[in-house]
Amino acid sequence: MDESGLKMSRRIRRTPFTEQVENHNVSGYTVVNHTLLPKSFGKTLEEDYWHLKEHVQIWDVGCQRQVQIKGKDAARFVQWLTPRNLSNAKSGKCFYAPLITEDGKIINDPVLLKLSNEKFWLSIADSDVLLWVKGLAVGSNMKVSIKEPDVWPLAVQGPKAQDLMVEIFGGEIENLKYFNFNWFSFDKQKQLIARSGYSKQGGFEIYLKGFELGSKLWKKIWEVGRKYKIRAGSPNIIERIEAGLLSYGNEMTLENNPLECGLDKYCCFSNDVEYIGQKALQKFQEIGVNKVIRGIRFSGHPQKPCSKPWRVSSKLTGEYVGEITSGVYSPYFQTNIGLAMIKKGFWDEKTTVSVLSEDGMSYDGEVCDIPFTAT
Ligand code: THG
Repeated sequence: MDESGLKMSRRIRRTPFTEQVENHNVSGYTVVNHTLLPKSFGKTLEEDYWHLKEHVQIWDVGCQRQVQIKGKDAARFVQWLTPRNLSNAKSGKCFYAPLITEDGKIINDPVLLKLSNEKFWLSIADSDVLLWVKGLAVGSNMKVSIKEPDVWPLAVQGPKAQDLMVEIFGGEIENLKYFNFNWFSFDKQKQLIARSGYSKQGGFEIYLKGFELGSKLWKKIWEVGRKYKIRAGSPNIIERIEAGLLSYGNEMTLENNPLECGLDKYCCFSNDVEYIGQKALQKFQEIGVNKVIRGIRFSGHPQKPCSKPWRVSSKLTGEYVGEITSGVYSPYFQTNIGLAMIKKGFWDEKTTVSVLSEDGMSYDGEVCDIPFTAT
C-alpha cells in the first residue's frame, strides 16, 4: 500500500480522501499534524507544476486540521490568540492570522475562518495548536469550548478550478471573492467552500464536514474534472516557493518572530487590540530584526527540493549569512530558487552570495524579493 517507506499506524491519521488517494496510486507521503499529506502520484514535480498552472488538480489537504473555538466569548478569545486585528472581521471571511507565544514567537500561521461571532475555525499548519488553545481556554475563564471538528479540507486548485466547481456547486460560486467562503449543497448537505488554497493558481478549498462523505466528494470532482484534465496532486514545492508561500516548520519555527518572517503585515502593533505576546511583539518592533526571510536565486545544476537547510555565505568574505530552508529548481525562471532566512547586512536585493547545496557543490547566487519575479 505505501511505497513512501512510512510504516502506517493509527498515530498517522488517514483523511476521508486517503482511500481515493491510494486508488490514484500515491507514490509518497509526508506527515502534517499527525495526518497523511500525499506528496506525489508518479509524475515528476515539474510535470505536476506545469499541469497545475494550466489545468486543475485535486489535493487531499485534510492534514490542514481545524481547531474550532465556539461559545459566547469566542470572538474575544480568538482575538487574544492572534496579533491580527480582528475588530472589523466579518463572518464569511478567511484571515491569514499568525498565532504567537507570550514571548512573541510563532506557534502557527493558520487561516482563520469566522463562521459567526460565536464560532471560529483555525485551519492550522504543522504544530499542535489544539493543545495550546485548549490549555489557554482552561486557564482563561472565558466561555469557549475547543475541539477538532469532523471537517477536512479538500483543495481544487488551478485555472480550470472555477469551471469545474460551477458544474458541481452551481454558478453562485463564481461570486465568491478571494479569501471569502459560503455554504454550498453537496449530497443534500451544506458544505463550506472558500476561494483559497496553498497555491497562487486560483482555486477553492472545500471544508468537508463528515468523514464518511470523502470518497463521494472526491469521485464527483474527479468525474466532472475529466474533461478539464484533472489530476490528483498536492501542494507543489516549485509553485509554493515561486509564490513565496511560507511553510511552518520549514521557513519558520517557534524560534522566529513574525517580523523576521514578513508577517508584520498581519500584526497589529498598537494597543487597539489585546493579545498574547503583545508586549514582546512591540519590543521586537522597537528593537528591529537581525534576520528576515528573503528570496535567493542561484546558478548551477537544477536542484531537487532541499531536504535539509542549505548554507548561504557571503560571496565576498565567505562568512555565514543564513540558510535556504526551501529550495528547488524553477523551470519557469530557469534558475534555482530558495526561501532563506538572511542576516542583516546581507538582505538587500542583489547581494551576492554563495549557496552550499546538499549535492556538495557551491553555487553563486543573489538575494531577491519574494514572490519571485522575472528579472
Ligand atoms: N489553506 C487552509 N489551511 C492552511 C493552509 C491553506 N493551513 C496550513 C497552511 N496553509 C497555513 N499557511 C498559509 C500560508 C499562506 C496562505 C495561507 C495559509 C496564503 N497566503 C496568501 C499570501 O500570502 O499571498 C494570502 C494571505 C492574505 O492576504 O491574507 O494564502 O493554504 N485552509
